[in-house]
Amino acid sequence: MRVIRAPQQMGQAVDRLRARGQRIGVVPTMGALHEGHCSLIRRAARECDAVIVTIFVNPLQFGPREDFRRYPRPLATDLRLAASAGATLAFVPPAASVFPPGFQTRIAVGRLGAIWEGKVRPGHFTGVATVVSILFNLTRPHRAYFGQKDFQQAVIIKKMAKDLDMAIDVVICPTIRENDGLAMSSRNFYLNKDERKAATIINKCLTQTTELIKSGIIDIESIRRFMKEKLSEEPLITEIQYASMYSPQTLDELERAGKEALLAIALKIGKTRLIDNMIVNP
Ligand code: PAJ
Repeated sequence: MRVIRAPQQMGQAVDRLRARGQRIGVVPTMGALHEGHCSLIRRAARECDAVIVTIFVNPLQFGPREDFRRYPRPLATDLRLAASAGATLAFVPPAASVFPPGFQTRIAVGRLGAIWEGKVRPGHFTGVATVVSILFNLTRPHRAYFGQKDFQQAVIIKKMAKDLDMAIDVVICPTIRENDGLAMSSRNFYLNKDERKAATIINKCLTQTTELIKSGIIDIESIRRFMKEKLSEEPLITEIQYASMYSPQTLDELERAGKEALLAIALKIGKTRLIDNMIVNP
């Protein structure tokens, strides 16, 4: 696996790949790679000739009180993991080359970015969409791989690629979980032992609500109440930001579970913010 830092060099590498007719897959990440990221890289390696993993902790998507500074950056381990999952190129650009002095353009993502996460993290998805479109322009992929774990992000990127005619196939891949069901996340590293144990309530809540829906209880009031009661069993939860049932297409709250429903949760355990979701086919 070749490691590229300068955007110009990335451009030249992509020129050569495209001249040879190679299909390029990109997996954008902020590093601190875990099995969730690696599953995206492996999928890309199966479906593409060349796989570019980008590692960049994007300052634009962090709020002023969020964890940009203390976000983990274990680069050497990341490169080893990316290579063994099948990446052929790692793109690790310095911040100043992505956002040089005077940079001022932003991608406005509209309503999809203002709800859910957007309510709690204003400007977050503008930051994500802006950096992802820069990364797309620098790597010029045929396909781009995102995790269902960040469902709203994946939907927004899919919509951006379509609306802006980016000619990139956006692929959404399943959430990878720890043995006890907790969705893998770089932020799980922040949890102490008790908090880590408490965090399993999220997956329990999602699976039990899925069963409830499958048993025929499909109205939003019952589902919201059930999720809230379930989560309130865990005393280490300091804040529930949202926990409800939504349309996987529009992300609006669903009055009744139909053919497909999406359960999504965002909460804080101690100071750590965790999100997860599950699709239900009643
Ligand atoms: P990051 O949090 O590093 O995640 C990179 C990709 O890995 C995202 O598409 C995310 O959904 C996926 N991912 C994370 N945990 C996963 C899991 N447990 N199972 C499956 N996939 C998982 O998301 C970002 O970075 C950034 O916002 C980025 C898109 C790179 C833009 O800066």
